Amino acid sequence: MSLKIYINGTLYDKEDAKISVYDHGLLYGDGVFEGIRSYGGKVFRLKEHLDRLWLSAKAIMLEIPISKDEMARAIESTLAVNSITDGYIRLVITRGCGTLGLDPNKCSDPQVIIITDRIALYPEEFYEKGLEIITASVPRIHPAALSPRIKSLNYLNNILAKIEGLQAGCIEALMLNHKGEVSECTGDNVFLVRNGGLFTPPNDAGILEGVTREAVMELAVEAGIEVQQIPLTRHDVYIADECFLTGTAAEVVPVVKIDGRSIGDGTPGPMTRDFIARFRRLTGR
Ligand code: PXG
Repeated sequence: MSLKIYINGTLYDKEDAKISVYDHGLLYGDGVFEGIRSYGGKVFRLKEHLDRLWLSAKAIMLEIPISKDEMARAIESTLAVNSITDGYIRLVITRGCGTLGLDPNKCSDPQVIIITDRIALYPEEFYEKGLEIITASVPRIHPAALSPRIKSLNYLNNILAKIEGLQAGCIEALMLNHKGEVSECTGDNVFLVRNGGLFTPPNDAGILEGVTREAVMELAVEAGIEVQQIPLTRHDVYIADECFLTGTAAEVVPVVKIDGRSIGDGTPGPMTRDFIARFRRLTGR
């Protein structure tokens, strides 16, 4: 049976779920999105994801045509019709159909799309052995140009960094901000461990305020570990004892090498392994 996709209140077979070529989501990347996980039939941190989606939309002056409650119900029913308990939820809100010109006011009908699908999990090896990454040469977009706090359909900045990573044989790449500080990876936030302390770049370093990042910071508080949100440099990564990434898709994944330098002893460290275990308990995995 084909997957059902929700578009503006109607469920379509995947093959028939279509959006106009005049939609400004396609023509200009004008829209916002969310990536969410469902674990054991429960949507992980739904409120946080919906709040972030609504704030992203507000920042680009896009009014989502349904309420958060309606969205939550639509997500539940789309998961149910597809019999998905452990999977991935992609919400997309486009500006809608308009003219061949930038003017968003000429767009009439924002499209609300809900895709629920099985998730392609990272191989367990990534969690046991850790990732090797590189620093991308392309900087994270200047927050005054387009805030990285907006999860918009404009992901070219991240895609360019991802291409650099892939060309170097890495599935993730570290991005520095316009000041040369560590911001985040192309689809994951970054944490460092040094001398028993946990560090992550602050919101104003040009990052998406990750839901997984927030969950990990709460787990740290529970574990009595202090988290410092302070500006970090590439050097801080090179001399860190441990490094790990957080994101909806990756969850918590160790980084053991960057730009040819081993991090710590080149294996996932104790604090990283502890957070992987804590996060798995939190999600019931
Ligand atoms: N930074 C960026 C730039 C992201 O896009 C994160 C950090 C981590 O945020 P969360 O809230 O997920 O902890 C993201 C998240 C996808 C996909 O399909 C991308 C993300 C999440 C889920 C799926 O490309 N990015």
